[in-house]
Amino acid sequence: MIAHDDTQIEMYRKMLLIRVFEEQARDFFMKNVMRGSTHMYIGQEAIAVGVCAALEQNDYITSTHRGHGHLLAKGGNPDLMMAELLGKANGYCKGKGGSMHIADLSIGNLGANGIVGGGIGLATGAAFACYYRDDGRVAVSFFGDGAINQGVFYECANMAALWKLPVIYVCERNRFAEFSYTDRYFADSDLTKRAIPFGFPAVAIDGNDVLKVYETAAEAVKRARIGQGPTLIVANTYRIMGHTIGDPLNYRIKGEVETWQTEERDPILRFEKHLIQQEIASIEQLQQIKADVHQRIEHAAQFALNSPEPPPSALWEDIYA
Ligand SMILES: Cc1ncc(C[n+]2csc(CCOP(=O)(O)OP(=O)(O)O)c2C)c(N)n1
Repeated sequence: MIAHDDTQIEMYRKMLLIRVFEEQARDFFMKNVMRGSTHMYIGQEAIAVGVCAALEQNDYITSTHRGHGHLLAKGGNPDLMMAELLGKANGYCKGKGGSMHIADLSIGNLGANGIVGGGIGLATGAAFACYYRDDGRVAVSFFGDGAINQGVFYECANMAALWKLPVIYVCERNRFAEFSYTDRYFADSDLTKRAIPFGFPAVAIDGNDVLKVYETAAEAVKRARIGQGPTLIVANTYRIMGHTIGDPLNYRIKGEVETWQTEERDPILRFEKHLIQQEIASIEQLQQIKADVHQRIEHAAQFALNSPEPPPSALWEDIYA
């Protein structure tokens, strides 16, 4: 399915929104305004945006510890996200969850997840609910290439294939798990083979090409909605930043990052080039979008800074006793 021009411009805006949001979050972290730990999605924006553009608002997604991009792509509110990152009372989880625990059920986001592979089980369960209710919805699980080695993927893949559940497994192959190159620990580096025992389709794509991601996801969503079951999408990409902020990156091949920050490879720069070359948007239009996105994130930053801290009494709320 080819994305309409308006959809393409919206995809560009969303990718930029994720990038600028994360740059702001990183800045807050470096200035010690934000505490805890956080994982940057920079460089992977085309995957969240391309997949979510193929979904309806009430479809489900599950996210990961690297989850800001998924939530924003699904329509999350940057003000509430930024406030949550700063631990403020107005945040998505009243400041108690932080970066790795944001969920927004109103847009079908079942949550970021600190458990590697944890979202795979949740998305498969949500897909079972869709199948049981016969409500036409689908569920997408985003997870990393490290997570595909977790046993939960195979338990879920079996059930999803058995009952032809409307679930799409999106493995973001960003080449790293924490501080290791994942290529070093795959017995077979063709990850599409991981779906063979279960008999459902799997496809490996350029995850930095947002239109390719969109087309592939749209096809998988179509299959899922008409009862043809799961698809595995292996989206090849590259983790530009460290595992967390502050990662010394001393395990990386020197000069490698720079080769992914070019007009040919960076998902935003290359899409910008495409939009101009295909005359879908003018340079002026893209500049306006950039200005709007920066303004939107500035608003989110101010909202978060001006939001109150949770009162001490909040310690006793939202807990099981
Ligand atoms: C079950 C579990 N095991 C180990 C960890 C520690 N851990 C956090 S992130 C991570 C690497 C995950 O790699 P990947 O799935 O490729 O995602 P990426 O960080 O590359 O986005 C590990 C091992 C964890 N959080 N949960």
